[in-house]
Amino acid sequence: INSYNEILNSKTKGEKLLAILLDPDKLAVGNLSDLIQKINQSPATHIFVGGSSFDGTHLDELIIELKSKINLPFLLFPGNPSQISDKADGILFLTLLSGRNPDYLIEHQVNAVPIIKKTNLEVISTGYILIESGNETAVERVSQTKPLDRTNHEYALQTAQAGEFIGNKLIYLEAGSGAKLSVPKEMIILVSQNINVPLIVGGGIRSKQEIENAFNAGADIVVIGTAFENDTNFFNS
Ligand code: 1GP
Repeated sequence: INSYNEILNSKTKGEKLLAILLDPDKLAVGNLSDLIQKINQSPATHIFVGGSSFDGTHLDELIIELKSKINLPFLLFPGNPSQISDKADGILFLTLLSGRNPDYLIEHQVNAVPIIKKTNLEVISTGYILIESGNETAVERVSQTKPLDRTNHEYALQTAQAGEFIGNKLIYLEAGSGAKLSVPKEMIILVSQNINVPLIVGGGIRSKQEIENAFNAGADIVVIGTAFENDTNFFNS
């Protein structure tokens, strides 16, 4: 199966997708049964795996265990090339379009190629756009880049469109994990209406209502990390 084609098909049909982001730093192999059960009871359609600072230790074992019991596509969402595992189905091949740090525009990507070439991972080119969120997030700290002004929706759109012209197959509007403020609704509306590729929105989304709001504004995929991590009953309450 081709994960990207499935995402495109869902977009065409207007079916919304929900990704649970798992940070391997916070998970221990052998202690995953509650998490697995809660994921299987949730409306999630995808699992994203990654984190800003994780060094890749136990990544293979973790994905093997999760995948054996969760029947969803697993996409890597790597902070750096050490977070690549051939046990996943695909990889969001990220370019940090909002930043001007060459390491996150091309250096890590070049270094990732020999690792990816040894796998069967589906590579999905993703334009990653960090939006100011009221607090300094890990993406900002680790990448040493500034997020985009959250009030300048036109510039966020221009950045997303540049990503599409470069050839990105997905655009990801990111407030950052644990963000105080999620991506503004008006920005999601403007960007989603003026790009042709699917739009991912994540960062700082803490309630089911906020997920719904992001979908209604035009997000094709919403990512939920911290809120589910802190409370695996998130979807039940
Ligand atoms: C972070 O967009 C994801 O990369 C999810 O953010 O942890 O705030 O849900 P949260």
